[in-house]
Amino acid sequence: MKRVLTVQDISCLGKCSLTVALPVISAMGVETVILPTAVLSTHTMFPDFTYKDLSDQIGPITAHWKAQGASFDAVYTGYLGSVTQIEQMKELFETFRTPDNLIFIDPVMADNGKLYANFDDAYVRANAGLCAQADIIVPNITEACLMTETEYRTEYDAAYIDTLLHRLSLLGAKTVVLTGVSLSEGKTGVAGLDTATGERSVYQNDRVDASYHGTGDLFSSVCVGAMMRGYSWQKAMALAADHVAHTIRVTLEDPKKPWYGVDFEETMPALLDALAQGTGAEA
Ligand code: PXL
Repeated sequence: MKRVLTVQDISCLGKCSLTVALPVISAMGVETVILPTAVLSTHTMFPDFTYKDLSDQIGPITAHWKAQGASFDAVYTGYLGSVTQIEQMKELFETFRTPDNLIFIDPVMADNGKLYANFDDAYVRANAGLCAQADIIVPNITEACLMTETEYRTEYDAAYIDTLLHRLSLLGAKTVVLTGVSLSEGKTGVAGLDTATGERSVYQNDRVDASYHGTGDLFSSVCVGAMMRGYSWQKAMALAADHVAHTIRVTLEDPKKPWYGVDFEETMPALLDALAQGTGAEA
């Protein structure tokens, strides 16, 4: 069985970061080791959330793992609370990088043209620097614009997406994948670039008109899980894009749906079916 280390916060209530990554990647048949960067009462879209920073635990925990000879087939980082923690990830990558494991970075910090609470320009620059260390990065358009100092647009064409992919590639990651890319009316999806071969890949599915917190974390978790189960990055991103769209649709049908996250628990069986078929297509 493959083993992934995922490093992100625990938002106790909110269905995002580790409370999505741990169940989803585990259910996909991949051992999931967690390193919590902070414990929050809720994610940061709730008012008055509590925040306990765990930066001082990262060094001792990783040192202990190193002493135990632990190794990981992938290291997946998501929401990190501070520039200090981004710097700590550079050390963590040095410790656990191997010639053939996967460093997967989701530079979680913004959406819909806006930074999340408590982040600033220094945080954006630090995240852009961290992306240089990755095998694959999966920013949304807002995060990509911030890291590449590109104007954020809600209306754009394929040339704009190409420019963003090119500018992201200059950050230094091997593969760059942009999420939330809509290339025609009623469609949305992802666009990626393998910086070594120049190969581009675009995947579009039907847009669901709703935006939910934690869907980026669901996308990344499914991508990581699928790549660990042998999918190429192109097939993994297609599976993840379909799965997120399907999960949003199912959530919208739930009369008791929470406003703060999607019902990924409900769609886990469909994900496992799609994974088993290896098609990436969900009804
Ligand atoms: O889903 C991304 C995310 C993760 N963790 C925390 C967040 C957010 C988005 O706002 O606040 C704490």
